[in-house]
Amino acid sequence: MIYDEEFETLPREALEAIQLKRLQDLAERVYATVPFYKKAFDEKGVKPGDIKHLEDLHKLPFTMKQDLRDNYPFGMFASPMETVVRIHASSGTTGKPTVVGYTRRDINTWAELMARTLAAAGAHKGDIVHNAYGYGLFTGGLGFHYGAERLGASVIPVSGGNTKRQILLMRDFGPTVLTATPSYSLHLCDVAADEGLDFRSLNFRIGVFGAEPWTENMRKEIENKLGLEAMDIYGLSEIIGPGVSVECIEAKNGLHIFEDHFIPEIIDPATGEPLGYGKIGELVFTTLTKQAFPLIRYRTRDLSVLYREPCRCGRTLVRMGRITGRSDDMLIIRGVNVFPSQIESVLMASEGVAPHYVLVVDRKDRMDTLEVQVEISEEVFSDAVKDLQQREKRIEKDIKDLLGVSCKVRLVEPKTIQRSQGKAQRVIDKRQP
Ligand code: DLL
Repeated sequence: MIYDEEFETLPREALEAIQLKRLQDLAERVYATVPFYKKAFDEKGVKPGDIKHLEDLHKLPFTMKQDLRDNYPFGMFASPMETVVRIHASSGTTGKPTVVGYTRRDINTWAELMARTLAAAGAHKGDIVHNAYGYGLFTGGLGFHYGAERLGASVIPVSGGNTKRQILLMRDFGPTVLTATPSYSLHLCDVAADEGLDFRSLNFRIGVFGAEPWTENMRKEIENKLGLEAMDIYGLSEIIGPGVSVECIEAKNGLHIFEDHFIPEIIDPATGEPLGYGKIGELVFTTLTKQAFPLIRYRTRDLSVLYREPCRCGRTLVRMGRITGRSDDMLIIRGVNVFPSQIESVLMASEGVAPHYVLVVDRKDRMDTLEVQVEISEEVFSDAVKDLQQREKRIEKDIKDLLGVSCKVRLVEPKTIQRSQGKAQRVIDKRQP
């Protein structure tokens, strides 16, 4: 179902006219209210009035995560603190969290976008949403919560954790929509099995999974094991939280970006040059309607691709491909660029292993080492040691063939890799910087 017929199906010209008007207003506003932007515009020799066409966006400066850190906590806010009704934050791997703020209108926009998101994923009024995204500073829990209520569904605000209790609630309340990180959804399924419950016998129809990278193979695994249709949702705290883009259930092929609120770009991460449709690069977003925390050309570090072919669902919005990695979590192992998602794709294509793994990177005798620890599935757990060693060798070869980097694969017992209730931690880098 299309939640907002008018804005999700606009002809391109009409959409671009709205974008231009909103961009012009935004440029005026941030220049006048955020000292960081005044300085950044001045340094580039650009004035808000120079935005005459949409392409003039390229004249504006980028915003980097470091800029948010430098203005911690509220220095990038464009609205007075008295009008900010909500604060969220995301914890990075280093240093202080990234802090974001919302006015009342921003919260309303977010609820609308999340209602659109859930509807695109196939949810509707009357659904019961088991919301296992974390509530708190993380945007996942509350973002889905407001969107589900706006759509007219019933929300179970269960958050992450206390997994056995979640199974009980699922059994008794009969939820029809599961919202969780993909890794936690598999954990829920495992715990259900331990309790003697086949997840497929539950009432779920669809799942809306995101907040961490996952693959097509993982989608198949989730759909099979959980007995539901799995959709990918993307977002980040800085831009609004979840609600930036989502797959439609009709095509499940690329995530529609809500372009009346966010302008996406793909750039070359090394040079900053904009790349055309169909080229893989770093995603950059400009928020068009946010009041408290607007961002101009924010570099997400997420790698993706944009395409504008029409979609069979009827939405005219541009789609982005599944996130294929991050330009900053790229590992460099003996000089080779390695994205954890590439290794994941090999693992997911290998038989007999479960989608739970960690990559341990270390340095021995000045040489980088990569160990891939992956759980074997219950079915092959009892195989002879010799068979397991063969499996390890086969995966090592597949990784070498794909990435050109040799590694040690270590199969570990089922359920020994630590489960996360939110985002999974997949990389342990022990090398000294
Ligand atoms: O993860 C917002 C969110 C909540 C999205 C719930 C979807 C569902 P942050 O904690 O700020 O916000 O983390 C944002 O997570 O830059 C990506 O690297 C990653 N990410 C989010 N969704 C996906 C996805 C939320 N579908 C960061 N696929 C982003 C791959 C994702 N990576």
